[in-house]
Amino acid sequence: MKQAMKSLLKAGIASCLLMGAAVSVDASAQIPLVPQELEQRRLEVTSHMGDHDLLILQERPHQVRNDDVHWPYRPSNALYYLTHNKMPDTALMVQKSGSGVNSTLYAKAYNARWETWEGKIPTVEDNRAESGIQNVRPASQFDAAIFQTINTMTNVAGQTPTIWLDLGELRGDDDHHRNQAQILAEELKATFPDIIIKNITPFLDEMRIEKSASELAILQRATDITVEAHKAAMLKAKTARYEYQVEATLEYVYREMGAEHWGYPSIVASGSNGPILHYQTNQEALQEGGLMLIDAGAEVSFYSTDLTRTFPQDGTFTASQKGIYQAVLDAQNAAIDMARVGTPYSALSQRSMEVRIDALYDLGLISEKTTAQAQLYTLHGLGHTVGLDVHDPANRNAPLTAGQAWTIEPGIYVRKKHVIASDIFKALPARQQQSITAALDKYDGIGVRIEDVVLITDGDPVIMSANLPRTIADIERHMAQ
Ligand SMILES: [Mn+2]
Repeated sequence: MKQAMKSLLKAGIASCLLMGAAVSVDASAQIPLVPQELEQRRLEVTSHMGDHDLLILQERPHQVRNDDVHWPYRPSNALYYLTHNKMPDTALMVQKSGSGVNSTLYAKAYNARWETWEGKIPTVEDNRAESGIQNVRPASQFDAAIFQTINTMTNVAGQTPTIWLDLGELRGDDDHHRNQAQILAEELKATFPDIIIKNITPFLDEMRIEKSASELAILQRATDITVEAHKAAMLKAKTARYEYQVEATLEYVYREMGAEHWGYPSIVASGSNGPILHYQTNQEALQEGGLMLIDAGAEVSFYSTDLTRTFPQDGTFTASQKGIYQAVLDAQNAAIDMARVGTPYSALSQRSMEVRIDALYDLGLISEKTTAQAQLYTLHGLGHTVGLDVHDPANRNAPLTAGQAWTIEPGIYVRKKHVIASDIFKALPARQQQSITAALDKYDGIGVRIEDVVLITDGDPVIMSANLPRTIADIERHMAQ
């Protein structure tokens, strides 16, 4: 990481700590934007390109929901990351130019009909100020400009034009998953069969792993809002009759506090719905005295956080619920403590699994301390980074570096029917099956996941969501209000 960015990052972490300590969030407070940051990113991405290569990023079409109703528009990550563009019909061309970059932004031009029906279109000056790109042209010129630019590149003697696109991961022939860049790649190849197409995605992903100070400030805002939303939802659960009422409270707080959207559909699962990992219908009646599992995160400026709490609907844990909950909490704390520069995330995963294996054995849910048996209950990985994607680019096996924001979200989910139907269980001796069955009867239907966002710093790990009650005592105290 560049030295200048490092000091910015340190300043950012300090301000994040202060913001994290605040009880309320001032939604009107401006996120500190670093003006040079976008130009810096464009410079960094071109460092992977040859001197005459061209990078093209093109916004996806606005998706139709049904008939003439569209989904709320959300820009693609790559274009937003390099320009802060928020509008459809936008494209970016970047070429290396000496020690700098030559960028052209093709943006939606003034259109009276569009402004009448859809809203304000940023002016050329707006686009310049926001992106830092001086060369702003109407989006309608983009198609012609591509062909002109590639033609010019082709005419340079002895040079094969190389075009970089955000191709993402190729997913075969499934049209539904083909992104805009893959379609563009085919069109360019059809017109210019000799050009070389390269994928910029791995380099953009690499850049997004460490967050800058301004990105961390946005993530902290999203996290602070989500903390307040979870706290309100926990209290609502005491009197609500249906899962969707708790969901409504949660998402009311997002909007009330200024988050634009959720980062992913809220999971509000009552009782035995808790062990359903991506439960999203949120339509069922609350199960009185059962556990509630809420996995939900707000999106602010297109950055999403991701928090999960599991708590008793009536505010008091039963003995069985406490047993599973404490096991998950211990596994989470062990992992958080290791979230330090130089340690790979995979080591955190391994440690949290060891803690859960010991606990599952003590609870009688497994008969041998093996990962294979424990995985009947742990079901998913320890976590992921957050950012423009709620599952942001990450490298689990590389040593952690300062500025990475990871979720740490171990779980234990007891589903008697699934365990008994598993080959692992069926292969056990009868006596072991009997003792596990007794424990399954005690804990069946209990699913606990605890998820916080943890910032890697040069010092101790910082729990960005530290204000959300997490221990059994803290949750019971909060819900006693
Ligand atoms: Mn998560």
